[in-house]
Amino acid sequence: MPFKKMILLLAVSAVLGLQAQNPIVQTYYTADPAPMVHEGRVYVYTTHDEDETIDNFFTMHNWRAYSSADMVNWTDHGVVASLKNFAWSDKDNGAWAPQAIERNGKFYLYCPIHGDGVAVLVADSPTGPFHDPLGKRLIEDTPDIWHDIDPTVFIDDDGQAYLFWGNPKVFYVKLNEDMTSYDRSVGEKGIMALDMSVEAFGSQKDENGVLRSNYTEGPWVYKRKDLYYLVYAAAGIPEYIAYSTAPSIEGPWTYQGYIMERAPHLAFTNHPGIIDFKGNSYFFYHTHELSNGEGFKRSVSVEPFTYNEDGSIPLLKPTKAGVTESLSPLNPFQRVEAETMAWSERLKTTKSSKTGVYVSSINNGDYLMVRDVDFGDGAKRFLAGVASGAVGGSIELRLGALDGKLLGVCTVSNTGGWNTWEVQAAKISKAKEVHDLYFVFKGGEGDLFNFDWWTLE
Ligand code: FUB
Repeated sequence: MPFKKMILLLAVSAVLGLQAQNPIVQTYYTADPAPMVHEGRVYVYTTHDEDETIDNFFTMHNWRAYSSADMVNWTDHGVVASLKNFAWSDKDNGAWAPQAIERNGKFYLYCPIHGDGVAVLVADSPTGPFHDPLGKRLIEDTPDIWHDIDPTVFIDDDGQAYLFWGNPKVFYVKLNEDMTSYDRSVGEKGIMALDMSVEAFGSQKDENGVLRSNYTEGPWVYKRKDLYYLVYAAAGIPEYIAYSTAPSIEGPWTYQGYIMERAPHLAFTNHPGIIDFKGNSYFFYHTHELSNGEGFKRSVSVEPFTYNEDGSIPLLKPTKAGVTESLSPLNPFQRVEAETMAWSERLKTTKSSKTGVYVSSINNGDYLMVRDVDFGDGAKRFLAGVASGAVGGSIELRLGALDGKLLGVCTVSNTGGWNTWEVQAAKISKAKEVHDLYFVFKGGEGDLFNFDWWTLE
């Protein structure tokens, strides 16, 4: 999108009071989104660009997960797997784009370790704990291990599972039902390669002016109605997103064109993930907006979209607004994890074995916002699970805006330690119906307290 047009869109959003939802995570840099729908929630597995980039290259040690039931409030599940899960690999960097899938009650996370190939982890829940069932990489006897990145996994209607991956070519295997081995009787010791023809992937000129496949990396494979889709980063660096379709998972693939072009706030890489959820279609990608243009510090964004009548995917704009409509209001009369949020500024999250993920690095003036909280007929009391090894501070509850109507103030006092949790409470004035709820943190210098959960009574 031309820069001027984007500025205009942002201005219109501001005037209309549209809440920015992109990027969907503000506490960490996240990239390479891999969404998965499970039991009424979308889980998004992401890579994690570290806050400190080493040697001006991707600095990525672990994989994170987030989930949402309404597509605007995202719950942080923290780091769900890391390079340390793979005892056989000595890599301390290279936790690149993964994808997860569920089969027979187990969750399989396909993880590329840049330079050490494609591996797999297994868990009993979508958020882990994940363990390495093989003790070695999954894809062996590979033609080019350095380019074994970006796995995408798909189970066809007949139960046959496939794993595709690769840069700048697409390879694939037929996974066995256990999802942790593959049929080695086909292809080259089990590995097959897609025809990287211009018909299948479009074309671009390389540095010598020679036409070559438009495909770059980041494949995302799925089926909708009778059509198979292969969506991918295209056109070299900087990356566009393009797609191809086929009548069967093994092709022949036909190039269909771009889904996302360039925009000033897109990074030099881009990476697609597409799902249908509660009757809507969503396109996940990443930008460098949060880091103000640092390509090794990216952030996951999402756009809702509608397929054209013929099944083609429209050209999508990378917006700041993202998903503007929540799919359902949030119920505050049950425990809400503090790390469930639509937007925050200057906060972090931490995971402890004692209490799971909680909001940390809370300083004076920081805030988090939860979209579409359903106050029903009203609430009288706010309760929070908090911990503080310092003097504490307070949580202001405000309606609709950072400086919106003050519902009440919860004083948070010292609990005896940063991981010593107490319930602290405050009376609040009655609010009814559905509002965005802002938690504004106030106090003195330095970290004030940690915030694990809240509820209304
Ligand atoms: O995040 C590291 C690499 O950058 C991914 O594997 C590619 O898809 C690109 O996004």
